Amino acid sequence: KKVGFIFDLDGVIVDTAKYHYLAWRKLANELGFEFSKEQNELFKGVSRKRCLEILLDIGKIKATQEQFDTWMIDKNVDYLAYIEKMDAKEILPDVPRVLEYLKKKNIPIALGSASKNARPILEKVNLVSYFDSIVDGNSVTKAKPDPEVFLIAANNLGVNASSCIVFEDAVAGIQAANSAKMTSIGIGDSDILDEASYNFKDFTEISDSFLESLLSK
Ligand code: B16
Ligand code: MG
Repeated sequence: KKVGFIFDLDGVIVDTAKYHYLAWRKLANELGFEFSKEQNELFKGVSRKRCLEILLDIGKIKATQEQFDTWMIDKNVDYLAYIEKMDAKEILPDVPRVLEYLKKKNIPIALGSASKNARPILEKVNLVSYFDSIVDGNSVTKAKPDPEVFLIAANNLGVNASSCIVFEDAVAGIQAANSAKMTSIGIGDSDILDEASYNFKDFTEISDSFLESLLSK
């Protein structure tokens, strides 16, 4: 059977969560409240719009539609300034080895990200050429944990959903993969990502022989 691999972006390929955090914290501070690293955990894998709704709840701020739209733009402008400075050094350990392994075996690879900035980030870190399909926040109508982003990716790769393997760092992403009947691999804290089919701290723990074992899924 033909298998396909789907990678989340933020927290799996690069650690952009730190930049999202700085940009959200700046907005929170401008609106007169604090935003902690712990609170930022809630933002992982969540759409920009939903993040701002949560942020305003934290600050107990009621926004008009116009303010809401302005703050969405302000946050993204700040975030883009961080992205601008990214390069290949920001790729997380052993991600290139895994991509290279799959590429050599001609396994189709997709990106399945909630981010509307996914493509420019992949360009910055020079990984675009590995991806047969890039499905991002611009292509989906329903956010993770809805499986839409991964189902579109499977379809683009021409692979059955049940033969797809998904790497994810967010609970909502693991749930999305599971509800698409895909094999979910949690990257990060196994206590938080306990619904995943497999768990690893990072890609350095994923051996070639483990990848090989997935190819018969
Ligand atoms: P943007 P992923 C997600 O990316 C991030 O985890 C999440 O924190 C962010 O709010 C979301 O993208 C939207 O990002 O504002 O760039 O459209 O983990 O699904 O790759
Ligand atoms: Mg992520």
